[in-house]
Amino acid sequence: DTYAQELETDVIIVGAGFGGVYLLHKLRDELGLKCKVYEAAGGLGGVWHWNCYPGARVDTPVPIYEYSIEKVWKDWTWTEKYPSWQELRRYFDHVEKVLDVKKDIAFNTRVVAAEFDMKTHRWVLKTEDGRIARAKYFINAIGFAAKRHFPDWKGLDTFKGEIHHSSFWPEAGVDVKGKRVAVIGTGSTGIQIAQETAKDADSVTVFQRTPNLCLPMEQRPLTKEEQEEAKARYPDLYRHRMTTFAGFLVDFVKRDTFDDSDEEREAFYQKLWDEGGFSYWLGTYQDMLFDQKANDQAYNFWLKKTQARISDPRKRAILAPEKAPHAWGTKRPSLEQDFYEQMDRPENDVVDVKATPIVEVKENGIVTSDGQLREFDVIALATGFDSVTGGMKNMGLKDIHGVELSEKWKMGTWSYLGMTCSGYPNMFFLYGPQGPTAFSNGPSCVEIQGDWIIDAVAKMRAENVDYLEATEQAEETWREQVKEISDKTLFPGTSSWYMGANVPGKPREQLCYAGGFPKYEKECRNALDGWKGFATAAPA
Ligand code: NA7
Repeated sequence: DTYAQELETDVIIVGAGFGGVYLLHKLRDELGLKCKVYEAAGGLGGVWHWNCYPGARVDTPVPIYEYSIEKVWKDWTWTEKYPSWQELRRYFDHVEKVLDVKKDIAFNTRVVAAEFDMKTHRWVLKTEDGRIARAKYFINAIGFAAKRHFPDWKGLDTFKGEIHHSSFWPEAGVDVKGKRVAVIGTGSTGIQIAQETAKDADSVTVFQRTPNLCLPMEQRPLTKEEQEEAKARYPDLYRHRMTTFAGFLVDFVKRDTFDDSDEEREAFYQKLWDEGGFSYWLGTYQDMLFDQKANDQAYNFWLKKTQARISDPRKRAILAPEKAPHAWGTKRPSLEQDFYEQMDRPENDVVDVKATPIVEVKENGIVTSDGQLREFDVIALATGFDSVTGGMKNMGLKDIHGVELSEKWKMGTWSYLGMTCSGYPNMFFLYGPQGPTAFSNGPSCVEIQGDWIIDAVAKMRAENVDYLEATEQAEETWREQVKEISDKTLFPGTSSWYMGANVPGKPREQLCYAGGFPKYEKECRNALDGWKGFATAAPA
């Protein structure tokens, strides 16, 4: 019984998003293990179960943001190049039909504690409502956005209108017709909410701390015929996506910015721009994220293109400032459709909260440090997440010495390969810290890591290894490597959630592995061969 008060199984997986469902399917249907999934939400999809704010859609085009599993893609058709949250939910309904996963998932079930029992070599997990599960393997697939970030403004709870965090938007939607809407935050989420609500609301005011250096999405409808025709190439595409830096189809060209003449460079930028999506970010010159001068060129082209879309000089200076706010591409650019045109309309506004931070929320609006009160009916908090580490630090995990993970990771993050931790035998995690996570296409990342975890479990079983624990030394080396790779890039100079800089008090460090998929996969595969960096033991 999925909701049994006590249960004993081979594998406990936490999270039923892309990662958890992949592992459940593979471990259960290919390795024949008994699996149980605990999921805090009421349905499949992980972030796509929670994401129902206006305009929520994925920033990765068909057919890259989906499983490479043939029996799943074979009979599935999308309607748009960049699918909406509604369509991603339908995709997960389809996944359920094909993979039959729900029967092994307990929904509305939040894990609040987990500890490894050294006597039996079993994980013991507790749920919020007091259920207990024991398993040999524990897989954490909670994603990088499992913990919301709320600012601590005075009066946040006194607001009399509607106020919602983007990841906890009412399913039924919010009627913004005739209403004044505030959007706080300009990550991918804030941009999408602003752009979408501006179509219906009386006015939209965006509170921007850092401009999002958005790229045009170039959204378009897709036909069934063109997808059916393309499917012959899908296996090749899915193999190819694993060989690119970030698990997309685009990849950096093997040419530096100044290898090209000014005219050639302009033409190349224009070509990438016209492709839309992340081409201008991840398909550009290989030195863009390493060399500031090269990076300035990328910014200048972006600036020219973007400024041309904003006629109001005050708004233009805030949304697309002459001086780059940070190295171009060191924060994830949002893919917009008509964000700048919407912001340019006289009824909409943008407030620079770097110049005048929000100091208080009152029952009728928001007060900035210049004393100005702006009145609103709806506030959308698009302030992001305690990204990458927040979720795992918040689920009551304890190591074999009784130390909480939140304590171990207090001053920084330690893991081995971004999938295992010393003190946490037989525990694996994916799409979390020190893996390619933030620098990747999610489904590619969970497949590359998921396949490694599946192979590790299969190898443990084949070799009668009952206990697998990363060594502290391996963790130290991995942490150094993550840092070393990042330090060669322009990422550390930017205050972003990649660097843990978005949450006050969080240690500043590179949270993800920025070495690209091919190098990452090689490191992981190498470790599997002879269990390098691990301590192993036979059954207790
Ligand atoms: P993000 O990308 O973390 O964006 C959060 C935004 O909220 C960002 O613009 C922040 O400004 C802003 N923010 C956070 N705290 C404040 C305060 N106190 N005052 C003003 N503004 C604030 O989260 P998203 O949900 O948009 O996207 C998360 C990822 O999901 C995204 O990258 C995709 O990969 C999918 P900042 O930029 O830090 O100055």
